[in-house]
Amino acid sequence: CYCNRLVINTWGFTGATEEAWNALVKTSDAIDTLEAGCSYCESHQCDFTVGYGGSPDESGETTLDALIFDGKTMNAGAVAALRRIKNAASVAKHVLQHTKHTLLAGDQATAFAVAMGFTEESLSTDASRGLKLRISYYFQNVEPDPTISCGPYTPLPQNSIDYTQDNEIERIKNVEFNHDTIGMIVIDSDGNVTAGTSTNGLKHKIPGRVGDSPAPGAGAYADNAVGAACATGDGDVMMRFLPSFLAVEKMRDGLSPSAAAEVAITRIIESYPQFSGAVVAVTASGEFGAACNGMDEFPYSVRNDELNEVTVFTVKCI
Ligand code: SD4
Repeated sequence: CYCNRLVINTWGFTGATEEAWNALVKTSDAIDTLEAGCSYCESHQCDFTVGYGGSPDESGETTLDALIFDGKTMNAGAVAALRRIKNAASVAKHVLQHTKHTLLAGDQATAFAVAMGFTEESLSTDASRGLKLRISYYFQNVEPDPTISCGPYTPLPQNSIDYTQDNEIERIKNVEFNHDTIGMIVIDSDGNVTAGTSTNGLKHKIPGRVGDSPAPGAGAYADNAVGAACATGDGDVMMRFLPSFLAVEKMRDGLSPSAAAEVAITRIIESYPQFSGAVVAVTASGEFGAACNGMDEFPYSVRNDELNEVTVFTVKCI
């Protein structure tokens, strides 16, 4: 029976959904499908917040975080602060399938990837170098403001900027600081549920900073017996609450995906009312929902056996 096959991911990253669905139809394998979907965003630099050439840290370097969580075996593979390797999701799959470990970090994750045959190359581009300059300019001109760490989720402009514009500081604050992780969940035709993430994390982070995305239970979590969840948003806050784990546990208790995701988001905003982020949740039978805070609404992309094409749903935030 193919009736429950599903690909769902955060944001309007519909190219990734399409790519993953094609892989699912071809391979019938949830892990390979998730890898294909997240890799699409890495190579297409979705919103410049996934993959190379985005979110430079304070030193100007782009590093990558990714996770694949297999709900069939409860095994996970992840990389954090991966340097100079473009294929974070694929390296995470290699951690999952070729090691006993769950998470490799930094230069040693790079060494592992090289040993596995991945190519080492710079992740910097003209765009990320330009962004680094604009962000440095911003910090030279404003007092530090902790509220700029997330949102409002609009694509980065590609053109260089006019520093003489009066509103430039405000624009950099509102536009240049966005970050939109891809979190994806796949159910294959055997009912295997896999969840994962890929991101280049937060802009202007202290080198070595790792967010929620590669942390099992925070960025994503899956259990064939229940379903899965994945998250996007301010990872420094989110990873203190394991929202993906919480959403899955709430579905285990019988809550719908929407209600479970809302519990996970609400738990965070009880302590951090300004928190900006979202959780997508799915039952093992393919029912899905989402919840969010800190923006008006949150889009997510879906393809399953009922929908004839990739469809973007939106949920109003709390
Ligand atoms: C992080 N959670 O590194 C990621 C970024 C993100 O929407 O998802 N932004 O904190």
